[in-house]
Amino acid sequence: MNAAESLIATARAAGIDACFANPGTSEMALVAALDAVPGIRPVLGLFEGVCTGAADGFARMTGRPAMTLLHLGPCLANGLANLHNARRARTPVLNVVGEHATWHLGIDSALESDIEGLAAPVSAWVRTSRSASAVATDCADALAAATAAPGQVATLIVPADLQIAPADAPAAVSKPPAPAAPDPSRIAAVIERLRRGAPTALYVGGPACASVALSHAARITAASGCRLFVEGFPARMERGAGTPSAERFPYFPEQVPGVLAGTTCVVVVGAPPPVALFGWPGSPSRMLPAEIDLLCLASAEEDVAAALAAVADELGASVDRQSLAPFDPPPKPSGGLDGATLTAAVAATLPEHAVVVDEGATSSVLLYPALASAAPHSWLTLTGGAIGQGLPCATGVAIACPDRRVVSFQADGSGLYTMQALWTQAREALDVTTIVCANRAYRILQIELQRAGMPRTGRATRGLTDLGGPDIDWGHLAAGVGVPAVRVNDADALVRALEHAHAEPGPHLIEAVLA
Ligand SMILES: Cc1ncc(C[n+]2csc(CCOP(=O)(O)OP(=O)(O)O)c2C)c(N)n1
Repeated sequence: MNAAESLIATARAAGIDACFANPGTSEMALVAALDAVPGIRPVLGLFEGVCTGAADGFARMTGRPAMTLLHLGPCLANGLANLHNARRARTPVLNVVGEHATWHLGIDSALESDIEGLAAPVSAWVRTSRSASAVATDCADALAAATAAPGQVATLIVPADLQIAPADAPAAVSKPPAPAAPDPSRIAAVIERLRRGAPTALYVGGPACASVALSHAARITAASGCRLFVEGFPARMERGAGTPSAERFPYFPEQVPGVLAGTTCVVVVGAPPPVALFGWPGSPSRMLPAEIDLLCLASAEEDVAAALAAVADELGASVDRQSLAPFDPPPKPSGGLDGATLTAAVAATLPEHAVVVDEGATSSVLLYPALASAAPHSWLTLTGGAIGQGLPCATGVAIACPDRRVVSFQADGSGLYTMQALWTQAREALDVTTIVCANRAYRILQIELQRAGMPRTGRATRGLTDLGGPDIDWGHLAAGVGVPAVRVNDADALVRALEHAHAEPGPHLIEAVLA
């Protein structure tokens, strides 16, 4: 076999079964190797951000990495924003990037660039293969790095001449070490605090949002009466009927003192203490007020479920079925379309065990409460703030979960960064219902202007935050890449369109006009 085949065989033997790719000349041997070594589904993304966002979504649902295949430095750079989001989600990704033939480097050809330098900020592990015989072990090392708990991006760069050179055999991938055991002294401190009865809140994030960990957190709240918060933007959380209820931590720092009024201690699990997305003048970056005591039960690298279970067991806590969300979705809405009727329609029609990919931006504010008692579902959010993640992520999720309907709740501005993900959904016949929240503005930026007391009347402030003139026609965009689409202007039509889309196989898009 050649080294490209040894890489693909190594990845396949380690369980990789999907490759989100946008290759170029320097990756042709790797493309051919995907045919020579069967078992990995090749999925073309028409922009690198589609590939990297899809790899993120795939791994969030399967718990195991997908592979990407990207072309040289500038093309990797197109995929960086969604690798950034994957890094913040602690998602395992095997990010494979081709490089020029070694003998072609150093002559400043058009696409030559510092690939390692571009990959480093989003990757926990970066290596360029130095010999054909090392490619398989490099791939095995990359996979070991990617799957180190809780998960990270590993970038392997493979020069084109090495790909076609003879190699020995695939390499075995070592089993990733189990997450570190939680620290008993931190467990004891949390138990002591909860027993004292001081008003306490549990704040879960990262792997602590997974269903087993969350059910232990719910046991703790049932036994101790403490509050339960989830971080603002979890990578994945199970929600809806039968799941523990958690309050979502606020977005703006000024909301925090009111929300935490009366609470004297916050216990963080699986995530660092919350920080604000931006440094707003006069607002703190660290969201927890200084007078609140802070305890860390376990970090994302530790076994958060074991830590939560240890606390719950010690408190003698059992699952309180009463505290789990009932199945009580909002009634199907009627009349005009606004944030409330939009989100009620999504919740009222949500198919059982759907996966909701939430990049609705300002339209999502009411989605979290609307879905609380909807049908059971997984909820995925934008972890890293780099928009253009929703449609690619939904694509990867649908490949990972062919038996589940994917509901892609998508702000229009964010959706336009990577709308070509819809073409991949059509080509792969993926069961995705996309709801475009068409407010025809970068609404959040308009809100930020208002919060900053800046006028919104100038040519720049209007022109750079408004998406009208021309209005974007999502029906035509979607139809042009093979996805049937409808536009709806009221809640009744939205409900009908959602019911139709969820019932029909393949991707569908609904443009919900809010403006
Ligand atoms: C990749 C990237 N580019 C730009 C931004 C800055 N940004 C944040 S929100 C936003 C506009 C969001 O508009 P839209 O998706 O339509 O949602 P809305 O605010 O209207 O609800 C922009 C441009 C960003 N966060 N990420």
